Amino acid sequence: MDKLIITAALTGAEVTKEHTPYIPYTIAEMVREAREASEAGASILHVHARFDDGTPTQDKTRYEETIRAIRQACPDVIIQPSTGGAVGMNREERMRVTELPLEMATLDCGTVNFGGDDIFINTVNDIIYFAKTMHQRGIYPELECFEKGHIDTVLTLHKKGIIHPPMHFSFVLGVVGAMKGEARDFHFMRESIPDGATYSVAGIGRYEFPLAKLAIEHGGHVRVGLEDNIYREKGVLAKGNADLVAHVVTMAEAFGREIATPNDARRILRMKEFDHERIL
Ligand code: KMH
Ligand code: ZN
Repeated sequence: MDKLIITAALTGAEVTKEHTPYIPYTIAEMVREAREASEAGASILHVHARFDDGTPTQDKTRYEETIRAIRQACPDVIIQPSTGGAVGMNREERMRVTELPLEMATLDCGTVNFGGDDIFINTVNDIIYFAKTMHQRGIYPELECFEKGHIDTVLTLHKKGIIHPPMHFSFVLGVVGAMKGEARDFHFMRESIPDGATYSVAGIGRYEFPLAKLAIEHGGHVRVGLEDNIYREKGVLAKGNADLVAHVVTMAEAFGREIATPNDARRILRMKEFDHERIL
């Protein structure tokens, strides 16, 4: 089995300091979370930019400042900004970050309920626009799929020459109003991707650690982080992203699976070698 790639989803767009005081907003807080998560074993950092008051933003300048600061603290880590942003942002706004020289970014592969009245909209034309632009800009897409239909969309767009291998999927399961993260959901998703593709699983809320365990045992990879889940265990807040990453490392060690470094992750995902001169 390949070494385990752990992604830390540091902040997202939805969690606030009212939910947990540990959620990072400022650049200094983001750097602290990034450093601690990568020292704990994360090789990929999924990053949303936020202003100091916590407002999510796809502002290019704010992303550049955030990424540069993280890069200084974590020279080799894979930084994966979000092109999802926050519910309600339009496609041009969401894609502004890809004007920066990025190594990797998310590509959301379908529309999904997002709790309450929220709908996270990713029409087929949005996905085509995102995929083509990221391909032209040499940005490796992480294919975020919230349900099986999103995988089908990826495969259709692959047949049309719009999404290209290597294909790395991220199954985001357990969003309120969308597909759950039970074991059978996990197996349905992993069995639906093509041979040779890789996957990571991000369980929302209480699904985070049970899905991490399944992924560790079945050769998948794992995403954890305060974007997805704020609890270390029932009723106990995680004291930061590193707390969640460390828990996954313990689970992997118990199973006998080694943890990937950023360069291991690049090799496993068949990414290009990291070009410090070109990439932020
Ligand atoms: N904040 C969600 C609406 C991504 O990063 O690409 C979208 C999201 C997905 O977090
Ligand atoms: Zn995100």
